[in-house]
Amino acid sequence: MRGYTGTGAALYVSRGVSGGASPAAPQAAWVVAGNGRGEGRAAYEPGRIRQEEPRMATAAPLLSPLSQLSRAVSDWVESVRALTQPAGVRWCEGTDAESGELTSRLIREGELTRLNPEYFPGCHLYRSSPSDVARVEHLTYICTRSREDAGPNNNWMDPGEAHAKMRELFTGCMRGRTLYVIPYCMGPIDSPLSRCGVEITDSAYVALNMMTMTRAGRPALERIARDGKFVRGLHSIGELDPNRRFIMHFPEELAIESFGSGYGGNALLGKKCHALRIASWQARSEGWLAEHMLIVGLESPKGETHYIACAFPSACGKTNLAMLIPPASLPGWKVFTVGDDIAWLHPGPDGRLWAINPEAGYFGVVPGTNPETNRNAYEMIRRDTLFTNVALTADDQPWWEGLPSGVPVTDWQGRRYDPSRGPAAHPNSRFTVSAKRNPSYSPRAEDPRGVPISALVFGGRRREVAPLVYEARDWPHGVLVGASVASETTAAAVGQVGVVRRDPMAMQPFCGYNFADYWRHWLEVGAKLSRRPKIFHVNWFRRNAKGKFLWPGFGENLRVLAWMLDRCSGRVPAAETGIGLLPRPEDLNMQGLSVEAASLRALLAVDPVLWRKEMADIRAYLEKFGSRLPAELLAQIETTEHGLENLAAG
Ligand code: OXD
Ligand code: MN
Repeated sequence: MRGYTGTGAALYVSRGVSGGASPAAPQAAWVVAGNGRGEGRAAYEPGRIRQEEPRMATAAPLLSPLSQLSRAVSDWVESVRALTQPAGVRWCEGTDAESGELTSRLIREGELTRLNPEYFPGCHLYRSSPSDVARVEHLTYICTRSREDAGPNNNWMDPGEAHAKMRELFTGCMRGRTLYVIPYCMGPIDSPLSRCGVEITDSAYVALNMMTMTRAGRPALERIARDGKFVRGLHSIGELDPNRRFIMHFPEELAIESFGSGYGGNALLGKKCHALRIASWQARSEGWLAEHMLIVGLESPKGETHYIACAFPSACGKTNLAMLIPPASLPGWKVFTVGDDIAWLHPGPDGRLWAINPEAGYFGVVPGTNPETNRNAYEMIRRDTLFTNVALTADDQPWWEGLPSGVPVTDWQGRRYDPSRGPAAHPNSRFTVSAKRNPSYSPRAEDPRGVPISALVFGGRRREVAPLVYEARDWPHGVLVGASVASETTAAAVGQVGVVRRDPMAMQPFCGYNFADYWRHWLEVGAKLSRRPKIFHVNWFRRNAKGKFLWPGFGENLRVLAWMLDRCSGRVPAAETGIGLLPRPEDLNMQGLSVEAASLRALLAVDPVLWRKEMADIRAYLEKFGSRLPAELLAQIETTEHGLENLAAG
């Protein structure tokens, strides 16, 4: 965890919350500890956040070796050491000094390049193997005893077979390498909603990323020692051979085994593997939801703050929406980022849904980031950032497609840039940066209680069919809307780009169990809430017949979010259509924005012919889940089909 800078000379202190919840305390405790409303700034009580703080030691260091903090962790590390036979074992404290040391070592070994310190202080470039540039969904498996539990949405392998295969790959694979042990906490270190894990890896680059992306190091291991439970994640880059690459998940054992890739979600095991695939399984048994959602706080000019969580497929603008900058023509709005990729949503004792961001950093897509599209991100990544697979200018500044200035001379593979060979930066090139560098970082992001959610938003990248925005009739309809998300594929995963596929709740690559059971769980969670968030669907990517985007997107999306908040507060009516409730054009604040009336009409149109076809397609997709599919979803399809008939008749 970055934030305390000591090495062996620091005395580690954990400051408790007076009368507050211990990490393992039952959920009700955090409400007693808080003010029970938890809303807006008034409810934000920084003093209540138990933070791990440095204090300079005046006496001899009192730290016990990490290897002695948890017997369960040390026993596991020892068994992995015996299997993989590394040259050495290093337990990560998670300090800034340690990150600096790892960085210097990677520079010495030629793995990292220091970027121009005048313009990009503290920034480095890493180039991955050209055959290892994205998540590999086709090599990602859920290994449950029953195949049905993994469902048709996952690749499945029998756990015994998978363990045997991985054991063979891991045997002796770390010879001559260092084995890094990274204890981490997903979520604020003192939140009862957080969960912990330990990643073992033989990649210093992965260790460095994990230290930014999670609360890693000693405080996490102390919590593991108290909780007695953690997700075991074993990772080796192997030989980076795409033919010897597997990402295996064992949700019944809370274990992950990943071999042969050093890239992003394949290798930073806290992210997709733990915080989505394993956590979604854990969430079902514990009564909460682990979702591929950003979390953002919106403060209106009247000072009313709402938090919303939005699920969009990979590389569809979650980071941009999470850091949205209000346009000048909408004065008085403020936007606060809680998270940009993953949300853990827990029903609270007050009947609302409460969210934390389990991550501590951003692993964002670089191309397209510029002062116009996302000024916050653009500023954020100008220091202390690890870039992966971007291009370089002659004076060692990072460069990517979409930047308004600079000339690339070296491409992402380190070759002299030649436009005939494709883009200079890889389309899935990434930045890794601490969330604390984000100018719009919400103070509530560290709140152990999380933030209360007013609206859930689903969306996809679709040229046609889906209107700019619509609201679900109720929670069960919202579950159908989420289950029906479809989107054009992007470069975030290996495979064809631009093909429309169903991506329910943006979780197709990340749900750790059978989607049919997952939708049932969504229905059950909704039934438990007395103050349910409203559910919406958006599509920023509608195009006209000439292929031009109809909606400007980016900061202007706030107009759509503002309408949602009006709906949440019951301030505006909406137009009933077969598919749900749409804004009346006059209810969208278009002040200072020139979108032609015909474009706005097209953005808010529901074509009954296209939608009847869409519903038939959704029905065919859902029916693939057979008898496990909740009947409620089919009933919702029927209601929608009826509504569309009425719309066509009217
Ligand atoms: C990501 C992804 O990296 O969704 O966040 O692929
Ligand atoms: Mn993602």
